[in-house]
Amino acid sequence: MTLAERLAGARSVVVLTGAGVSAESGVPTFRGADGLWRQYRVEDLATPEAFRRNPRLVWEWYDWRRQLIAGCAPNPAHAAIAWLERQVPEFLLVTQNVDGLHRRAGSVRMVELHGNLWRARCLQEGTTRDLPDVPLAEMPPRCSCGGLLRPDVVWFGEALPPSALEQALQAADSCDVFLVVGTSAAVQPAASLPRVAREHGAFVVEVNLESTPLTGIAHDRHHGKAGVLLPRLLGLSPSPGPQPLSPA
Ligand code: BJW
Repeated sequence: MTLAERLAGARSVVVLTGAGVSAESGVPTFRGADGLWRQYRVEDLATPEAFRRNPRLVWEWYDWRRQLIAGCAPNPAHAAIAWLERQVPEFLLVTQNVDGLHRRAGSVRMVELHGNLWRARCLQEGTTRDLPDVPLAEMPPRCSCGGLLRPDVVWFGEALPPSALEQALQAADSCDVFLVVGTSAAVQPAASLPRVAREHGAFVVEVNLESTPLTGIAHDRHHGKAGVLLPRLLGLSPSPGPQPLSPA
């Protein structure tokens, strides 16, 4: 059975995405050869301690990333996932990405496990607000109440948004097909979701440039670019013919 046929017969589908899904849009990944963590230290930029130490530095880094992403557009992988959502009765996109490209591609039934870099949160009031796609005028920015604003993303050592995680776990528990796209599966608890799905009987499919810790538990794996493979696997673009999934 092809993946397209399996998905056509599925009642409930979950898609978990990581930075690899946005790579073909020009958004840097974290752990690859050109990844952000090769150029920057996590401890300096993506922890609550880093923000307490130097909020300006952290904001400048996020401002740079927002400007970069403002110049990027969703790619065929984002579009294929948005299309899939419209074909399936029960669907949840669980993304670790903070770039907002899935929503721009038309995804609606989704949770953002690691927040969104287009939002800021007031440390005093806990309220959130949207950020513009131009550089911030005040650095670090402040709320009208005078409190310091922080990027509304999840840093290492911080809890994920409880309702997003709960929804993701429930969907993983009860789906027929779980599709994992473009994540190194290095970060918990997101990396556990495909295992939860597999333990509950889901058919797990991985799409990635390379093998990951999840490759061994996937029923089906496809190595290559998500923007090329996903439209093809979903039957949205002509197949170039049968291809071996692993070296003979
Ligand atoms: C392509 C491609 C193409 C490329 N096509 N594919 C259990 C065990 C051990 C540790 C822990 C544990 N539980 C928790 C932890 C600690 C920690 C953790 O997981 N550490 C590990 C690194 C060891 N986790 C946490 O701290 C989390 N919090 C937590 O668990 O809290 C518990 C708690 C409860 C109650 C109170 C308090 C605490 C939080 C994790 C937050 C992660 N944050 C970041 C930054 C977000 C903001 C920002 O963007 O600045 O999230 S880190 C970064 O990694 C980002 C990503 O979402 C995340 C995952 O990365 P992703 O998406 O997988 O990207 P890459 O680059 O790693 O991989 C890209 C992949 O794409 C590669 O495989 C490529 O091959 C592929 N690819 N091009 C297809 N075209």
